Amino acid sequence: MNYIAETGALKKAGLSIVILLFICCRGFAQAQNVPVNFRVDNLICEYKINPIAVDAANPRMSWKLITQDRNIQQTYYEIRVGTNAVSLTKGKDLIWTSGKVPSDESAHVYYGGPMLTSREKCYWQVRVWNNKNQVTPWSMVNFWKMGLLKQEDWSAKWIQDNYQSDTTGGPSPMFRKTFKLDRKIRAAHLYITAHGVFEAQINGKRVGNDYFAPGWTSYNKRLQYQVYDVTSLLRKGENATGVTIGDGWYRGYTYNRKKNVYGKKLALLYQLEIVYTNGKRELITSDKSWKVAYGPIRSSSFFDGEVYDARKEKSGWTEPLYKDATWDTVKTDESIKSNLITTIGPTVKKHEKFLPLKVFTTPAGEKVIDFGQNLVGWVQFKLKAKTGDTIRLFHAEVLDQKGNFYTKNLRTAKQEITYVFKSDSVESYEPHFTFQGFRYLKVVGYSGPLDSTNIAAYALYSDMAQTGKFSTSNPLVNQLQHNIQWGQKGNFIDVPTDCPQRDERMGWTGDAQAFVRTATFNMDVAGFFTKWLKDLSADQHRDGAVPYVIPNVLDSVSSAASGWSDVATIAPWTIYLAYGDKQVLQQQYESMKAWVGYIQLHSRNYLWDTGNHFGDWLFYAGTNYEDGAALTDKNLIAQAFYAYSTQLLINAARILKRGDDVQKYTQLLYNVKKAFQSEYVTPNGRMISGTQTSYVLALNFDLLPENLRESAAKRLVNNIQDYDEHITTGFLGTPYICHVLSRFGHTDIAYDLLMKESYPSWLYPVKHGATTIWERWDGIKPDGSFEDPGMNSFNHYAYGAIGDWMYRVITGINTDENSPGFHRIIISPHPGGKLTSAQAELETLYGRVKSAWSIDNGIFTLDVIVPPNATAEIVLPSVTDQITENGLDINTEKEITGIQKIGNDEHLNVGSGTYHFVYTLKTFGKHVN
Ligand code: RAM
Repeated sequence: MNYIAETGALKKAGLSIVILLFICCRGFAQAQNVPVNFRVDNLICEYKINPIAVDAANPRMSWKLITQDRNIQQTYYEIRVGTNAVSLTKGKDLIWTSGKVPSDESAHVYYGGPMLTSREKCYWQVRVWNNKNQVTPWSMVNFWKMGLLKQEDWSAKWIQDNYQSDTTGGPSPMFRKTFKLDRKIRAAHLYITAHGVFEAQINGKRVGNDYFAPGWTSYNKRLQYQVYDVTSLLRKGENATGVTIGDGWYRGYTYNRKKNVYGKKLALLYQLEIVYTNGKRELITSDKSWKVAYGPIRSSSFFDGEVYDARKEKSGWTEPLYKDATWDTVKTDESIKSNLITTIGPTVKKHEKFLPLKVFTTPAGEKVIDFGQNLVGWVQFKLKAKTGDTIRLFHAEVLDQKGNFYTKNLRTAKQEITYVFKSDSVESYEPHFTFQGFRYLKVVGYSGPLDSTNIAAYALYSDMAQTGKFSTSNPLVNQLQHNIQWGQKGNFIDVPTDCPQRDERMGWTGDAQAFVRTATFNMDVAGFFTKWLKDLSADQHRDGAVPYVIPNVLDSVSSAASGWSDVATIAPWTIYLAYGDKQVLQQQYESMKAWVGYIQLHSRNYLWDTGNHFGDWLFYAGTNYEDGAALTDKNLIAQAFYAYSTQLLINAARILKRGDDVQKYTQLLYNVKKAFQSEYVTPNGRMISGTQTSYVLALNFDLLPENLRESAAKRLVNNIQDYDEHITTGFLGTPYICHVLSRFGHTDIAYDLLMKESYPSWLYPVKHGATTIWERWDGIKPDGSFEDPGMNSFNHYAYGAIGDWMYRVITGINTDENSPGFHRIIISPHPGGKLTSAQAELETLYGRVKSAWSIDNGIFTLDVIVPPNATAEIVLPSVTDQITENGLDINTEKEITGIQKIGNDEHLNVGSGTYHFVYTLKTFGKHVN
């Protein structure tokens, strides 16, 4: 059927939508010989499906090839972009077409057409050819829409209430406006942001499902706006809209109870753009015509919670008929708009729901609910009391030794919800501008029953797709993986934070660099880090010093700590590896360079031995072993990271083809390493700090002469054995220790560390019932008492950095650094630790990668999936005899090439497809069954 011809006759918008949906869902079969099982899908633009506010001049498009066939490579692609979905499929009204481009790129392909303008909507589709001479049909039609690219696009004015005073911690203003739309609406988009965090409604309905919008950025330099398609919320005739604003990060409390970091006054910027069916446009903007009042949110704060008096609700306040005669006028404000930017990363959304696992009374007589998971979010309830009754909810991560509710580790953060009932009937409530880190809830002032019908907890976090899965035959390791993922969920609330519960909640750079590689395995964090790194550049000081926290809410001297500020080089490089995203390197290049420049400036003879550093933060410093023996010299660490950052800068310069810089920094690196060796290493390779971290950093960053590396690795092993196979590293050594051991042939020792159940180890908290990663190895000590409440978070992802080794070494899923983003994959599993099976999956930009192995009676089985348009090198470990793939001798399969035995391992190359390998394993070491 030629449905294009038919659509030409269809004039009605509704029908066009139906047709478009049909095209989108089905793909569009062209009149040519195309195999049904080869197609293109998952079209994204700037990492998003159909984004409606893109501000990149040349947006990047990515797609996935879908086929069951093996060894499929893209050989050509063709993209076309048009102004109309229907005519696009006829090849008409095109803005740009790429032509047939010989290329295997299916990720981050730049739009190359004429300059796009604000609000422009571009429909696009793609088709590809493969190495088997097949061509796909044209893909589904997707689109992107440009944001407001120029300051002049904003007609809206900033509005505020009329009170001048600083009212941090006070009630939330509610802004309201009614308006009449006299025609039928074709489309309506709301462009909105705030000084503070906002929730908007139109005609009684919530706009979008974002929380804490506009998110946290370095507001004075970069303030995100959100865009919502609100067509379905509006109607011909009378309409009303309203927006409530909370303190949020803008003026709410931050470290040391500092407030008003970005300004004192909450404000709203609101621009509703309507297009009628006749093409006429209408604008509803924030201006003097709005009204303002205070309502039920008496105070809201990330640290302290929310006070909500339901008696002060203004029922129907975002409906046109609501009477607002007593409401106040607003004043406009000339705050800048030049800092407005579109939202790049994922916004915060509501995710998992938890029902009470147990409702009980503690020995101290407190009424407590256990939700079974340390999570970040809030509690929602539907309860009945009497008018004026007050219920108070307190949140805690743990119970103390006696089983009582424990909040000392929250420091001054109250994490308290106070709700005043308005009636004698059932009332529903959830908070607005606050979040809590908790597993336990203490309920005060409510004597009725509490159970899964009337109370639940919700996790809120940045809406990152879960891309990775990892599990093994060991339930403790699986719980560790669970804890790592929940550490990530709880601490990725628009920015990567260190702790989501106490009075801190800041984007500590050291933690972020330690965890970023693991983060890329669990979830899609490309947009999340791209956005945060822009704030890093924005807040980086002129001399290149990178603040301890991003966005920077500390003073200007709280910057330039080794292993913290190095996030400036480590995070962009990691995002490049995980997603093959060169643009992030381009975007961050000057910042990377500036950071290395800062160190250069503060070094003498290539030695950086000045400044304040956190060192190997929270390393094992217990008394059971030798006191302080695990303390690593801070300047040694600084020098090691100096070298590493320089190395990553060289890598980036190479990718970006900056030959002069490659040369210049290679020379610098040579000198930095020499200085490291002469200052911190004896001629025989003994390091001045004989600690795990010291050897780990020296080996991981290639700081020792080649001839001293094996023996240094041996010293590391000896050190670990001296500690009875316990880990003693802090935030800086932990991410690399197992990698270093594996690299130097000591995977068995790495497994010893992983499997250790006594303190200090990764499984020690697991054995103590942890559901997240702890800030300290001994947040709860072996005797059941707590670490210093001044710094004892039970939801802190830094030590979760082991996740990267679990994916990359246990199941062995890695990207070839020369073909990043898993375009070329390395699958190199390492059985050990008495595991009988391990499996991981990772959704990459090319599709799903899988590596799953099991050992049964000495027979090793490995299942691999390589997505289309990717290739893989597979390394089969410890091979003794013939290997079969799907029952066939691998040597007889023409799709398997380059078979080569290196040591005990068999290396082979494959294209895309599903593979099932079986062979007898050579027994090696104590760790393999
Ligand atoms: C504390 C936290 C944080 C760390 C800093 C140095 O605030 O442990 O994670 O980065 O100290």
